[in-house]
Amino acid sequence: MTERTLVFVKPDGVQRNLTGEIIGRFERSGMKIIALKMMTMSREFAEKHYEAHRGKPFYSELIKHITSGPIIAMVLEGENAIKQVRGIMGATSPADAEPGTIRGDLGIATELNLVHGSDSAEAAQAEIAHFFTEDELAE
Ligand code: IDP
Ligand code: MG
Repeated sequence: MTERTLVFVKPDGVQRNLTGEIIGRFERSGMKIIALKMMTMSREFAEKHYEAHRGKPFYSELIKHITSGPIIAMVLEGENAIKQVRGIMGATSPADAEPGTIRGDLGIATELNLVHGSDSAEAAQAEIAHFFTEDELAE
């Protein structure tokens, strides 16, 4: 099934000049970039994105990091894009992420794990609408 998913390179990835490396891995998998932009999340925008994590011990650090500098947000489209992206990213904690995944090869810590990808079809739909307007998505 062709799907769309929301991906972003987190501030640690942009700051470490890993944007091209990260996007390249997704492109080489065959998925298409149908939207792309650099932006800095406001606190309000980040709190909405990470709503599900509100109240968790790492929440305030997460919001602080994610708003600390620019991110590169994109919409990827392809066969099973949601699961494919999650596989290419690797597990949340770089210590658990397999070699060959972005987080396994390049991640430093759970707080500095370089990349976000939607975790379900419902999340993907909501996150794409949160980050992009309909006319920012390529045909
Ligand atoms: P995911 O990014 O792999 O989907 P989530 O569980 O949705 O992981 O968590 C969102 C983000 O919150 C993670 O990418 C990571 O940056 C941060 N995070 C999650 N769990 C922890 C933790 O136990 N300690 C510190 N940060 C965490
Ligand atoms: Mg998640």
